[in-house]
Amino acid sequence: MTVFLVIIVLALLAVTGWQMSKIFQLSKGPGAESAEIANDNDNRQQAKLMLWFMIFLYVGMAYSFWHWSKLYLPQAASEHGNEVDTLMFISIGLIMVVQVITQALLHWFAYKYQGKKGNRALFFADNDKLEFIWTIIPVITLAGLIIYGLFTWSDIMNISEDDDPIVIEIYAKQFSWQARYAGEDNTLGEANVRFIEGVNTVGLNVNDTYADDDKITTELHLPVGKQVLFKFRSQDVLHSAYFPHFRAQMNVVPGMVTQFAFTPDVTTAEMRDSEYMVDKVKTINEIRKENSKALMAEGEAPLDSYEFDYFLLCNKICGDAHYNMQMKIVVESEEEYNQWLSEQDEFATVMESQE
Ligand SMILES: [Cu+2]
Repeated sequence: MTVFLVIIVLALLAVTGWQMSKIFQLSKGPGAESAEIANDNDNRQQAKLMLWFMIFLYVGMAYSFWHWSKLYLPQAASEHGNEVDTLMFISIGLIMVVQVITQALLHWFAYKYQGKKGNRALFFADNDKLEFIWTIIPVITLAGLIIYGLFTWSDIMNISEDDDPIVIEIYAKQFSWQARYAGEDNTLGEANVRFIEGVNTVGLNVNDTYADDDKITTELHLPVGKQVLFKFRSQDVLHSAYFPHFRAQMNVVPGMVTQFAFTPDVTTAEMRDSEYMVDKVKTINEIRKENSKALMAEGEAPLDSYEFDYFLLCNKICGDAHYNMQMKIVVESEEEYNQWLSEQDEFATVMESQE
């Protein structure tokens, strides 16, 4: 707080000094060469700065691409994820091309047509043809992008019942995730926060027979190549289910069910073997090894070595332990998935064990 106050006082002092220097300037009276009016020298300097600024922008852009591109997400692990990535790539590509050209024109013209004593600007009222061109090109481009985006969106969001998706509920609360599998009947039992009691942590209606074979887990297992319909429910506040590797995100809203479907098409094992992930995991483990040395020197336990897993994150700042909202996702073959699911307890069994 003290530091903050000191900064404010210093800033106010600087402003006072600047204002006083302006008053002194003005009190000198109107001279032949007033500092307020730009002369040819000033204009030349500003024009050069324009060119330098253009170079700064391009170098900064190239550096950012080079330096940060290692933080890109790996290949998409869902069918629609590739469509989303293509849409993103085309949008960024277009913006980049337009941006590079217009920045160059803007800065070059500012340099070329710098102010010179005696030069007068040309009076130019309008040009219908020019205005038509610079209106119609962005209109066509934007319309194309939006229509392409809409088609991609409807492909992703329109879930056909004919595809017989696996139904899984994702349940959010401060500060954890749970998954509920619909069981043999592939129908989720009725649920409401009012039913929450004891081991019935996600509030299933014990009188609804559909709920009996539901399975509640703290890990999300998905079979590769099968469409999964997620139904999201929140117990308390607004959360957001974010599946970065599958390019999917959906708000989780208390009092309503939101939904989203995707088909995972890369298993956890395949992703671990990908060149990108092998490199990334190696880098992370090198950093961990370095940090472990420091920890061990202080007599603390070393860090575990890292292994890649898909995860579900919360993407809404939903409270003080928001960062804890992470659930492991395992994409595996259908046999492995069925095996894992058969080992999970049914809701009816869990309820019996309570009594
Ligand atoms: Cu949250």
